[in-house]
Amino acid sequence: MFSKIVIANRGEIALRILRACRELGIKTVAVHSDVDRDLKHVHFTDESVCIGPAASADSYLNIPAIISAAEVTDAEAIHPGYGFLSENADFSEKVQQSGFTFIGPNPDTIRLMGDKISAKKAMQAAGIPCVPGNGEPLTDNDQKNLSLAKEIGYPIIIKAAGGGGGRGMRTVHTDATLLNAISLTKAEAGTAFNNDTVYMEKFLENPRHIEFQILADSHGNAIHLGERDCSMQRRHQKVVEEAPAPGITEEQRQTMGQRCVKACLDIGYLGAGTFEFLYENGEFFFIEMNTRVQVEHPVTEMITNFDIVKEQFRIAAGEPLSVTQDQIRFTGHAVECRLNAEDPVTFMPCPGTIKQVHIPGGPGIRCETHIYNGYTVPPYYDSMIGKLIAHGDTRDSAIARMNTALSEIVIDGIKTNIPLQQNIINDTAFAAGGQNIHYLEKKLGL
Ligand code: MV4
Repeated sequence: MFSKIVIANRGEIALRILRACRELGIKTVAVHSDVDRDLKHVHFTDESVCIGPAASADSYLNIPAIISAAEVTDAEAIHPGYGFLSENADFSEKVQQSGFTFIGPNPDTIRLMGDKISAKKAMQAAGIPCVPGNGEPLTDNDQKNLSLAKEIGYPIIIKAAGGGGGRGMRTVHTDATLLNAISLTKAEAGTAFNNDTVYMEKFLENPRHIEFQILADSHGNAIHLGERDCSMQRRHQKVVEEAPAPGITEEQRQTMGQRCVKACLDIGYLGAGTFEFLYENGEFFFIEMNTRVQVEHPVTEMITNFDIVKEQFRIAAGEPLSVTQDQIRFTGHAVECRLNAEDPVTFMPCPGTIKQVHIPGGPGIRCETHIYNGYTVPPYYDSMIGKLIAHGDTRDSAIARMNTALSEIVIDGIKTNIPLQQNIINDTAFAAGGQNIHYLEKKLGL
């Protein structure tokens, strides 16, 4: 196992990574920006290095500064967390070339999955069901594009190969608007991603977003930890996640989980990963693969009693997976509410100083947050300040526990989305389970 690693992130995930290191006996180096000296994990860490000013581009995205921090502290590996450089193939490559271990997949795998066309091609070849469409870059042949749309059948969606997470997409309902939509998406993609390659697939109108968690080691072993339902979202930001996904049978879970495991082995995947699917009319359709640990990983940890972050370290250190598939048992249900420093009505970020915090507790309650009394939420980064997770024997009991926890939690001094979360957790359609990706936006009247 490593003796010292760099945590190349901030906030709750940096604290989560630090806690995993403590359990594994790994010393930590926190790298932080100018305004992040008082982050909770910076107080707890063995060593810390300031890597630049507040702006992410100059600190958390500053590759040479982060690698220098690893060099001066004599660390062996770098954990990127989520966001920032976590899915940057050039970063993982430079980390490796500088003689450090990147806690994540190889640069080639990150690159493969970063291009949504090559990702889809690889997954199709590995037997993963994909959204209908030829999976090829669109050419400037108008007649071919029109006939491809006819073949797939409207509505279709044009997506940028360099996009993902909801960026660079356009839906088309008729021949009349197709060619213009292709040109516009291509132009936007060229500007946004420096890659104007676009492709076409069937547009699924009312899907759910269901994703499978996998782990793969360097010894040819891979396992799945079941699925999460992340359909409760607004403008591509997840708001509530849960595991397992309501209505998914044990047979579907095993079939899809095993397909994901096989795909990992086929492409030589290393580390933790997530297969994102759209789920409609009882069928799964692959859209993207995420090569990082995800914000919502705790709901999977709660129902499997398994530590995903600790396993990332074991895998990166060359150890075999600590469990086999038959040792993974799914128990009960878990729900996660993201806690954001934002106006609960307008959704505007609301940074500021927290006067008083009370973290809820009780059976099945877990709170992942870095905030404390007197902590100032800076305006420079994502507004998520924590996550509240509730586990119970049944979905209803997990929701009841979440409701109790949301009524206990106190975050005074800044506006938060706690009222919005209470509204969702008490919603009758949410209680029924299985709502699609449009439900929350419709409920909010967007
Ligand atoms: C789609 C789709 C419908 N049909 N692809 C948005 C994020 C990106 N990961 C893929 N996205 C979508 N792709 C086809 N063929 C609808 C979405 C989509 C979506 C997906 C997951 C979660 C929330 C979403 C919100 C709007 C659109």
